[in-house]
Amino acid sequence: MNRVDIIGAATTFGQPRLGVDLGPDALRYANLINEIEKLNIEVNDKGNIYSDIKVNVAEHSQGDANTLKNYDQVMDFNEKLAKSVDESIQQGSFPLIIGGDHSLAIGSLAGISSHYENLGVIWYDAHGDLNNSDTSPSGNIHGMPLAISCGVGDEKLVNLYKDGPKVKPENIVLIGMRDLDEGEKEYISENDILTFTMTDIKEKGISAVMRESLEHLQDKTDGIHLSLDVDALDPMETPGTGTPVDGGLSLSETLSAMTQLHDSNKITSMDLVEVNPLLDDKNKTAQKAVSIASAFFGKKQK
Ligand code: B3U
Ligand code: MN
Ligand code: MN
Repeated sequence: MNRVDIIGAATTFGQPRLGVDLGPDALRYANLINEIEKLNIEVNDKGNIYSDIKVNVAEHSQGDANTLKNYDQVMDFNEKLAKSVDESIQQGSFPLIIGGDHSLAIGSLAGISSHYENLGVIWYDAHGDLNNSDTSPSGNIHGMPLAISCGVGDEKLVNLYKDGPKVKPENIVLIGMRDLDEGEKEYISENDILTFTMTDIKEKGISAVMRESLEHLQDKTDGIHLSLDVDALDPMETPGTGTPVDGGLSLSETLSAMTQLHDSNKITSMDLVEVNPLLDDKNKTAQKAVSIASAFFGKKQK
């Protein structure tokens, strides 16, 4: 790719921990734009998208587990994000969506999907994000975007921006899984979704996992979206995130995974999400996220 559009998805409405909406700026402070430009790629920073529907701090993420928390804000935000992502692709740019919590993937996938008949998705995360309001233990929409994109869940969210499902379960690969809820496990086995847990990654090695993932997707898809949640990495590497889970990927495994994806030339869009600078240690998580993006865009590892 020779032109990248950076889209700041400044949302915190998919989960309760305030500060993840500052993630896009934390990545800019960590030199994201310069690092990509150094790789001879033209970068166009489109700034941040926010929801116009404000919510005060005391009311943020109220409700019980079977309600969709901050529903109006999530809808409004993702409509705007989908439009921006759609426009970037129309203009021939590679969209890099920087979050923000993972509910933003509802909008990014909605904006991307009209450009592909058979979109593939690599979901690099500790979590499956395959819940709906019946299976969710929390009511937090950042645990639901992949299910919603497959057509499961709230009707308005499923039909956001463009009617119907945006992704087919057989075109998804899950990598880094170690915190799946019961309902998510059922959905994965019913739909036979290719899944690599941390145990699988330890057994096979990350390079075999990435090779198998690409082999699974490359012939049957006409584009592949990478959705990378920084909580896929171990909390020792990326402490600045809302729902850290022990036993995750190392930075060096992730950098080599990104180099493999870069070399494949198959990835057509990317989300980089869940960096929360208010939970971080001196912007370390944003710095790691920038090295991940640099490796993805072709920076050679020493
Ligand atoms: N599966 C849980 C926890 C969770 C999902 N995504 C994140 N955390 N980041 C849920 O609330 O759906
Ligand atoms: Mn996630
Ligand atoms: Mn996660």
